[in-house]
Amino acid sequence: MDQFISAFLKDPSGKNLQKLAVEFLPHYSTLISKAGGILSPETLSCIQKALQEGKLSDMVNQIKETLAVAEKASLEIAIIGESGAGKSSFINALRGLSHEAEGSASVGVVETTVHRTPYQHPKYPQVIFWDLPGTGTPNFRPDIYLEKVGFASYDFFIIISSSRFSLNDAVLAQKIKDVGKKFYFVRTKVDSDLYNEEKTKPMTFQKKRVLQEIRDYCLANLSHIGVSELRVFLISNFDLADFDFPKLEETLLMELPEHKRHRFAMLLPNISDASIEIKKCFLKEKIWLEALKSAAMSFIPFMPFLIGFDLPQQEQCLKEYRNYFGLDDKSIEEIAEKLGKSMEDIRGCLKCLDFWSLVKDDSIPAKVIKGTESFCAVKGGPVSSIIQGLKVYILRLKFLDTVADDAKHLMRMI
Ligand SMILES: Nc1nc2c(ncn2[C@@H]2O[C@H](COP(=O)(O)OP(=O)(O)OP(=O)(O)O)[C@@H](O)[C@H]2O)c(=O)[nH]1
Ligand SMILES: [Mg+2]
Repeated sequence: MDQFISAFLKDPSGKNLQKLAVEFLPHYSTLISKAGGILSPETLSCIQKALQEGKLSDMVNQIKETLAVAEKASLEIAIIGESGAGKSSFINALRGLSHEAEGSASVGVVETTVHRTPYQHPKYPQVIFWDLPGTGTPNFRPDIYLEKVGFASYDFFIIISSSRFSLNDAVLAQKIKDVGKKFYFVRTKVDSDLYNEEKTKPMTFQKKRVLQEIRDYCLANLSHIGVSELRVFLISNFDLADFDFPKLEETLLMELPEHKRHRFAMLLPNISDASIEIKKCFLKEKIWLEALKSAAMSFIPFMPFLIGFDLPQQEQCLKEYRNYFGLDDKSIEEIAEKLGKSMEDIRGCLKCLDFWSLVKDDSIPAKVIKGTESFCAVKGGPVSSIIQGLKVYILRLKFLDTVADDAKHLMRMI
């Protein structure tokens, strides 16, 4: 049981709430330290103030609002670069689609992106990747480009190059900054640079040194043109787990506004244990906020307490987690096909498919009893609603652990 919530349940009265107001920020910071959280600094101070003043309904409203806004958040990501740089490949990789999958962005050796084209994420319709026409054509005009592509609607820009960044890329980056948006430079195809270097200089080849040279070259090229805030991420669209893609993920997460982070974290492909852990952190934070909200609600007189232990709701929650981690039925079918195994073989390896055995887990009642012991003795308060809330909290953490473990297991098989 989370320490903060159990201290809250033990004594939700004046003096203890003041103490909790002081402990709230350090506790929350530890909870979100790996990935950054969804509460904005303003919301954090409102919650602290509400605890300080014992206004539990204010705290409940703040949490409710944050969760609702995060749930609805949209994300529009603009991908720009010269023809052939790998924009469409990058979009497909982020959408978890192979180049030949239905609805994937067309990839080719001849020029393909002519108009700005939206690509919706297959699982999250609120997420759109915009494949924008390249900067390398003779009639590219940096002065009107951003207006033309409707810059205001994008959350951030990714400028892609597979060789060196051009003057146009740099001018555009500066303009993006001037209009108050963020940009990131991504250098693709480093896999083929490494391959070529190793082929041509087998005696002296050093992977690390080649990557450093590419990075230095891009940076020198950009700083020469006068772009401030320089960061270049080296990637291969064929292998996102390698090179700088994990660093790019981390940077984007930290730099996105809080309410959009959850959405971005959920769309990340399962490329490594670390990316699965990031998703897990965000979902854990949501479970914690829900639990804190329902704990507070159960102590507010006349507050309708709606969170009961509703089985269909729990089943739906497990389904959502499976979806987030790519363990929904459709994904399992695709994985089976990829591995040349039967659906049943793959399903047999997954513990998260058995809702009933997770719900009936023997350890849950014991944990609930342990969680209730401390406060019952003191308060004798609204026990049944707290028990329901605790059950939901413990079960959801169990769902999350199980789904994440299964996702790691499958990732290794793939
Ligand atoms: N080796 C390697 N090849 C890549 C990578 N990314 C893309 N490619 C290849 O580069 C070629 C062009 O990729 P696209 O994704 O179509 O490039 P684009 O930027 O969308 O091109 P346009 O639509 O013409 O502007 C394709 O043959 C891809 O398979 C990469 O990271 N590594
Ligand atoms: Mg393209």
